[in-house]
Amino acid sequence: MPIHQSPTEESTAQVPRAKKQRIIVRHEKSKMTTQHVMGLQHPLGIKPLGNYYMDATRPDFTGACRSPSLGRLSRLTDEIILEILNLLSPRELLTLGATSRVLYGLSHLDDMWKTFTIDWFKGDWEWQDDTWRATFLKRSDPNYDTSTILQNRDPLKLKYFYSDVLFQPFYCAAIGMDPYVSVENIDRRSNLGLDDFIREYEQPGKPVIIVDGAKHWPAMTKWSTEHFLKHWSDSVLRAESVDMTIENYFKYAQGTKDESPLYLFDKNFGERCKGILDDIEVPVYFREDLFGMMKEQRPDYRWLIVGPARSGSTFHKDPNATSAWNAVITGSKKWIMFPPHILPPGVFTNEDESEVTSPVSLMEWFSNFYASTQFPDDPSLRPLEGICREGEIMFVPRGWWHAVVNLDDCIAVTQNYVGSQNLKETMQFLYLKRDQVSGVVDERREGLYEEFREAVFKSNWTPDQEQDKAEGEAHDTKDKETRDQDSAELTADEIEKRRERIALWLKYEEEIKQLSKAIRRCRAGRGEGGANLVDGDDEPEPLSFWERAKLGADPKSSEGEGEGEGKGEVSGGFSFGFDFGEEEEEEDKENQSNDEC
Ligand SMILES: O=C(O)CCC(=O)C(=O)O
Ligand SMILES: [Fe+2]
Repeated sequence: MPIHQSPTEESTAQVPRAKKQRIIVRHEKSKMTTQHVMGLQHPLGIKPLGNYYMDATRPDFTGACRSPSLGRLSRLTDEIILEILNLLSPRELLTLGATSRVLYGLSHLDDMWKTFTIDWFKGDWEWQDDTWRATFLKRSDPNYDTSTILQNRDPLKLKYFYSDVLFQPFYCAAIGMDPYVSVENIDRRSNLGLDDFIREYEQPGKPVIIVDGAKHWPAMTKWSTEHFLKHWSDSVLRAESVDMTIENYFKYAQGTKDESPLYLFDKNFGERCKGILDDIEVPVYFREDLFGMMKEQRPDYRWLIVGPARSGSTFHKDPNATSAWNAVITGSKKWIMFPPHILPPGVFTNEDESEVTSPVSLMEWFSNFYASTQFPDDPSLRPLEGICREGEIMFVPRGWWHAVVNLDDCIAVTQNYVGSQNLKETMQFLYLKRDQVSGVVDERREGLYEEFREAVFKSNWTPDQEQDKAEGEAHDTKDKETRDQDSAELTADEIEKRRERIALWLKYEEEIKQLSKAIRRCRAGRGEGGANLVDGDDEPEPLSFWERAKLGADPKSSEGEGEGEGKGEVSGGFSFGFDFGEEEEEEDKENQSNDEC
């Protein structure tokens, strides 16, 4: 999950920051045609361009008002004029808006006032009168006469002004999600056993809605707007790029008509809302979380998500190749998901997916691209879709593209994890895509692979899934942590699991290094010089001090270092060995990697 930089702007460190581009589709397939918008009245009377042709046939039509109102400026497109308006200060924008009817319309684009509000006041404002413009004006001048704001409720109506760029945000906010919710082709399961979950969903990487996943959580009977306001109204949480109080956020969420409402997506809610973590638990399916071995050093992993209808997460893959679960406490969420190798229409990435460009809003994506996903030439290319309702949990396998829209006011919790099923992919991501690692401060990105490795090699933590399953017990982190600190108490079973885990890690590491070499060769062949890859891949990476100690070598000497060292003695007193250094195998892998390349 978590929408992880953020689904919307910089809301979380969860997803790589997506660039947004307003896409005005002006062809016959555009939904923004006359018929579709006939019933919708823009508050300023602005109409979509298509309406010009219909109006022009009316006997009383006096001509579009754009030219007379703008004079020679009318030669510029609305987009260009808006670019220019974006350079103005709020005062200049107000003044300019008073000079012509069309400039009045353009200067009312609420998104510009949203930007002013957030740039000037961060999260320190109170929502006013349904618009960012009113919010900004009131916040800038506390003595601002509310009657002036109220006058804005009955604004100037613009007759015969056609502008797709101004109409589209209003249209996208007004149409709602009804046309897009009928398809539900994601499996919905209840009483799902852990083994069945792993076999049917986690191993093959297939989404599933676990219908009874969170039904028994205390949060289900407690959490509501009122509950949050009663217990945590002054707690400051993150909504995209700003920190604001829960009270102010709810006030905004209840009044907004934004096309993409500000989305509360907070990773510190456990500390900021006292007692809140007692209301939720990690479902039994997701308790094996190897990032847990890094304890408080683990990358960001848990978020509280709150938002009104239309808010949500634009297309992204979850961070660091982790998988995720997302539990809905109140409201409901529409999910649309594409497997890792299928890029959703309207979404563009560069080769290594470090840059993602998508439509400005979810509503815009649905209105312009959803239809094209329903009848592809090959039906297997259709996305998976579903609605996750109260008490249900969505499983998001690593690497899947997904977008989520809240269908109504929604409170949810999401968590990302690394189980043994996605360990290799996460290792590969941390090793090969160091510049894209997220959820840690910038200085730690480069070395997160090594940090994780160190933690895995050191930790005695075991997931204990068997026991959890048999006893249906709540996750007892404390118990595990106690055992973690005292290796003398390790059971034979735990020692064995740890041995297996380290062997698995080394096996994967070897494969990843081979892959890395192959990629370098490919890039070198293409004259790209292998930029962005780890330096010195051709040389075995030196083992850390601790690893050498574990392997029985003199930790201070560098002799005998290197991948492929076979056997060793663990300081805890038990020995283990690895055998993956066969020459032939090495060659096979290398050839295989070359073939893949
Ligand atoms: O609830 C949402 O907005 C989706 C968050 C998300 O992307 C996730 O849980 O992976
Ligand atoms: Fe996500």
